[in-house]
Amino acid sequence: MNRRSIVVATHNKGKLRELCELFGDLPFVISDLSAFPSIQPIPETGKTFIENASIKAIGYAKQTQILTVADDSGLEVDALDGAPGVLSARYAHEGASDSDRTSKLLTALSGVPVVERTARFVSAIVIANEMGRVINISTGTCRGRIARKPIGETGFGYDPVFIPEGFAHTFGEMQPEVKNRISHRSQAFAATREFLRTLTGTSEAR
Ligand code: ITT
Repeated sequence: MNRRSIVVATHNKGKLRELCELFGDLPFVISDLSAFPSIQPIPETGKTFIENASIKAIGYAKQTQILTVADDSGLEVDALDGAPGVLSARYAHEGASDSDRTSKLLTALSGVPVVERTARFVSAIVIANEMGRVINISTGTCRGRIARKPIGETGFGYDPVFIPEGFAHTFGEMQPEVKNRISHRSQAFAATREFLRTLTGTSEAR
């Protein structure tokens, strides 16, 4: 079978690794943005995860002229009225690290009791075709709560402070395959996978 090309359009290495893992045995030749040295970054000017994922998928598909998948994601914390939300990557100062952002979050939640530390990760995954037209949109959510301190070194971003519902450990303490079973990104990708199987005429092995 001919394997179709797809660009996984993200500059976030943790997200790239997870998306590549989620592709599993789908019949695609995957490239990331490092294969396109002259690619221009696409500003995320949208107000929602779906808008931003669409802007990225369209913008990178138009530049590469290859089928493109983009994810926009973030953490919505109830005690902060949904912040940092779509601004999760820009929550701390310019040039901040993942640990700067988690520190800022923990400071914002200092004194907030366990029962009020509820939060959810949200992911929107959008596919744009070779002409830069959106052909699929999927979303996924993972509920949980914010820990009192960062624990664990696997994953990326806010993983060391996020304890998913039904678990006693943070995403940062979990093996990637456990996170990939329950995460917001894997929930969104389940629908994306079905779409890509239809697109390529392949069906799930039983
Ligand atoms: P691209 O736009 O290039 O994909 P980005 O890091 O800017 O990379 P987003 O705009 O979607 O991506 O921002 C997502 C933010 O939410 C970023 O700060 C991540 O660390 C965080 N985030 C998203 N999914 C996460 C996950 O599974 N675990 C931990 N943090 C996550």
